[in-house]
Amino acid sequence: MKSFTRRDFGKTVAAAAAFAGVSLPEIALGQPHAAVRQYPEGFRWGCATAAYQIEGGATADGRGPSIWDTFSHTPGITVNGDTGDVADDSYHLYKEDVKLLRNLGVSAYRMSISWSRVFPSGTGQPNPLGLDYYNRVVDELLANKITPYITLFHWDLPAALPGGWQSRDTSKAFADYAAYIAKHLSDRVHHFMTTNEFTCFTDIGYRDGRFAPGLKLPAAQANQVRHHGILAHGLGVQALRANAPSTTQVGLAENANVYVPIMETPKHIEAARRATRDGNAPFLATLMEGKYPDSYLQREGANAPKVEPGDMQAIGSKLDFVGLNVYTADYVSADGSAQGYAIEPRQTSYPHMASPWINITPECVYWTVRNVCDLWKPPAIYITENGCSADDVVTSANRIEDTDRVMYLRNHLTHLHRATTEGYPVKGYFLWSLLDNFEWCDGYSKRFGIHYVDFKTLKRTPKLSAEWYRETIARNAVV
Ligand code: GBH
Repeated sequence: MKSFTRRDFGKTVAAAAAFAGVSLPEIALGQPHAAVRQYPEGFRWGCATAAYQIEGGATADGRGPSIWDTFSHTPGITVNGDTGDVADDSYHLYKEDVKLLRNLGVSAYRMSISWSRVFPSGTGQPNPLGLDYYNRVVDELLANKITPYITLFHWDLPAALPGGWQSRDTSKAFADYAAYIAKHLSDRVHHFMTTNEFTCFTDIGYRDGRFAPGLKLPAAQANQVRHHGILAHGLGVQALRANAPSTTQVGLAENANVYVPIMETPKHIEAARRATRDGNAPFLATLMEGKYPDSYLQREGANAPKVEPGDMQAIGSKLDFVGLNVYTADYVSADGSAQGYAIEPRQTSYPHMASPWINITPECVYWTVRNVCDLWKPPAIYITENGCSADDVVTSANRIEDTDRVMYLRNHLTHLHRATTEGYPVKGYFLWSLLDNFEWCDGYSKRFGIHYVDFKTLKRTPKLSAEWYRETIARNAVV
């Protein structure tokens, strides 16, 4: 007997609807049921990038070096010795990149400013030519009806700042830089993020030695570096507020560790919530609570950071939104221990993307929103980064059929959709990334873009995932 197909089912539904006198325009035969995962009206769709990863123009128009210029030029650090000297040359090709954004139909673009382009020595004399570049980019975005979201610091610390993040003065220099940007851009830019991913520019750079500046400091000093990082954020928020219109939205972009309950039952949900607070204690928990959690201070003991009067007030500054960069997660279950949870070990057979650290955990976008909102109730949330690397190849027909990236994105947006239906204040989503780019220590060996970049010719080609994203944006629904 012929089996009952999906098409037959559609006919049956249509027939029943016709009988009842109801029209079902959204469930037309053979059409995707896009309405099933419809996002709220006004939801912001965007792409994200970062200055050092796309701009190139490393010495153009008076830009000073950052610690990532120095680090990537150190032999043996990056794959193939790659550097961001040229990257995607977005410094010169930014108009082309804005066109790519326009073709996608995004309403927002998250980009960062190279601090040492604007202040070549990190502090002191600004370089007007550096600021001019960002004026041009912002104006080009606005002319194309794309709202700029600007990150002030995405790891490219001016190399000239003595001691880098080991010095408290760097936090103050950051506040001066933030004030300058607010004065010059806040007439046109209404959304700012202070810093990107504390753990990457503090722990990984100063404690683990894997990112710039490549130091392996002992715990007490590493904790002080963390403190200067969150202090810079806090002073940066104050500087933005003091120098921008009161309607300016201020937040940050943080890669909070994400914990997914192993089963959706009350005890495991509670376990994931506890893990979220502990697992983000020195950064997001401290910002949101305006103090270091006691458990963190106890754990660090004599190595705990030295805090000066006024620091915690700045660090705890109220934010208009929390931006979450999310790629992966760990599973958590309740146990009988004092802390009340166990983080499950990662199975060697767990599926992952081209970057081995991206375990495919689509629930991460839902649970990061839920855990953060349940714990700290921020007024608004953005997913400021989500995306993946894939082993993209250009076919003879000049196509890049990145079905695995589409799978990754579709699953993540399906889970994020759930958060919007449950009333969590998710306002927008920024896909990482618009373009293949300089992936830090992985150089150009890992591609995260929805546009393929030929790094010899710098030609950009939309991948299948770009077509998929354009369709999703047009329908405001997961396709
Ligand atoms: C984000 O970091 C960054 O904001 C962005 O610049 C970057 O391009 C994007 O993700 C994709 O990586 O190789 O095992 O040492 C995400 C958090 C933290 C993930 C550092 C990679 C290194 C893992 N990243 N981590 S490992």
